[in-house]
Amino acid sequence: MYEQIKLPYATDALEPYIDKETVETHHGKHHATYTKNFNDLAEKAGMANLSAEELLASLDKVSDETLRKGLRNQGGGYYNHNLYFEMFSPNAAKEPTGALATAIADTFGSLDALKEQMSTAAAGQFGSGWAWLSTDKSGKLAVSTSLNQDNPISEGKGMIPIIALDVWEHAYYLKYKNLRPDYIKAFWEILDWSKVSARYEQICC
Ligand code: MN3
Repeated sequence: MYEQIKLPYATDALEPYIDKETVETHHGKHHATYTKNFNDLAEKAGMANLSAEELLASLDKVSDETLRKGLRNQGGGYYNHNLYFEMFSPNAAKEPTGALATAIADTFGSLDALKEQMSTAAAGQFGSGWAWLSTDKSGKLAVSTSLNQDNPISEGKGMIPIIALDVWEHAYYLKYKNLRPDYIKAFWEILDWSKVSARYEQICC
């Protein structure tokens, strides 16, 4: 059974950056639906014994095209939103620490440079999708974008995401309307770098 994360904060705790109604709809409706559908499809495919990461990395083993596509979309929707909602905090640490701080400085020059690169990528993602900061097992960082509910795991890049920036309109339209860049700016205010740093070290070091 794939469990949707329980929000580690109240639904209004991210205001004014992300409003209560958006959190309620996004987590309570969209994410809940992805989770239910993913559980049903994983069961149908006989793959529910795998972790979500293992399953998303094994999509090429699913011969039925409709089932494969369903698992990619619903499984991605399940996994991506768990990471998205988990990394926010109303009292977010504003800077990475430890190994992640060092890796960001080495790779991007500075935290601001990373944020700028990822913001530009997220703003430029045409239509629905995500922007990512990912790492491989050796700690090598990369920024990328993906369509729909794809992610660096289902794309087979050998990378594991540590920051998930949702740029589907359902993530921001109630409050920000067409102003995606304003939502992206707000995203950085509530992204908790202590959680991101811990996740990075868990994966790579
Ligand atoms: Mn979403």
